[in-house]
Amino acid sequence: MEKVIITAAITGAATVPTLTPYLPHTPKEIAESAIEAAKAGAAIVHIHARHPDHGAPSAAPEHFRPIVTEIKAKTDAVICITTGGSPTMTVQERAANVPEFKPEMCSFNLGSMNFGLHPALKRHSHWRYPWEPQYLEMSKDFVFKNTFLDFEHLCRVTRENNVKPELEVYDVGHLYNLAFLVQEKRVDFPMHLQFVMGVLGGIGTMPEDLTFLKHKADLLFGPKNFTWSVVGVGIAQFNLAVISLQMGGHVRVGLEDNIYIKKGVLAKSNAELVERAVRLATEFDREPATPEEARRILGLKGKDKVNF
Ligand code: KMH
Ligand code: ZN
Repeated sequence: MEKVIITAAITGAATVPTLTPYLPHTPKEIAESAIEAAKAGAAIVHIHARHPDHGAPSAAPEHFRPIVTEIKAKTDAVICITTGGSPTMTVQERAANVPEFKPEMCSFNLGSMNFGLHPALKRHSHWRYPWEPQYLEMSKDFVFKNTFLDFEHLCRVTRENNVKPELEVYDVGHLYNLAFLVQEKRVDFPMHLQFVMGVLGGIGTMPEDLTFLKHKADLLFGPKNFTWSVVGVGIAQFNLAVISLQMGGHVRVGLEDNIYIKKGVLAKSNAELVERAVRLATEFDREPATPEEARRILGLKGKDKVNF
């Protein structure tokens, strides 16, 4: 089987700082954590920024610039910039970092959903920052909007800037949304799919959920027309990683989606999560791909073509 591309998703927007003291949130902490994750074996780092004063999600280019320039200077890792943004932003605002930085990859969310974070409210009664409980509470009634009009914008900016999308599939209907974009010739083969499993509002984390998504993707696109990876939300991250390793898929780990190294034990860093993924990959005879190998497998434009 092909080498496995390990992606590390460093900080995200769904994990709030009170949930773990190990969540990086200043640009310096995010960059350092990504560099450690790359040294531990991650070929791709998936990057969000946060406001340095209080850790709330930020899409501001001035918060992204020091992160991506530092990672680029210190590693060869492929940098994938989120277009997930924050709840109040338009897709134009969320995707503005794509033409700004022209990264090798960016995220591309494939459907609208009620992205529920509110169960985390039960885990704490005191919060480090006042925005955190409000943010979790409002998710009960929050639709993460990714409409067909939004897709058109993302298809345009990714094509115009030669940025390969990490196509995030949270449920089976999202594969049908993608099939429509393929039919309309808005997305190019080969594609890279990220099955994002276990978000409240999307598909679960059972083995058959993953085999079903992969089977549907094979039927809709043809197995030769896409590469794929899986990220589980919560501790299921590693169960799903093991299944993906056996099925020939790639793997994403990181504090963005999972704060535990094993049940009930907080991961102390992204590197620790990547190290566990490397150990599992080695056990299943899937050697981790280097960033250069990941670029070849995914057909990326190369580190010298980015704008930072
Ligand atoms: N953390 C995932 C559940 C994005 O960056 O565009 C969502 C995500 C979204 O990765
Ligand atoms: Zn993300």
